[in-house]
Amino acid sequence: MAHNVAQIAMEGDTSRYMSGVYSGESMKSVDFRYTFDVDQTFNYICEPHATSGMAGQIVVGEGSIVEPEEESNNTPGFSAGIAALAVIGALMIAGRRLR
Ligand SMILES: [Cu+2]
Repeated sequence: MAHNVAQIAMEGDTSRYMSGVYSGESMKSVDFRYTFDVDQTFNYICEPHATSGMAGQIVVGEGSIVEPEEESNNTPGFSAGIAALAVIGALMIAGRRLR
């Protein structure tokens, strides 16, 4: 049977984390090596057999979940919501002064 190693974003996932560690297409014989240089908990699957439970976890050092890179700390929805509240607050204050 052909197998491979594909990193998954979180335990239980059955499809690979696209920018994660990947041994390539499943093959009957392959020499794949990967060196972990920071403590982490590495979850992986064998793609053709992920739904059959062919998955594993490697805990390096103290472990810890390395989240896929965050898109941005400046979430537009959040700051827009704060701005909207500020405007509403200003209008309420202005409205009281006019009365
Ligand atoms: Cu497999």
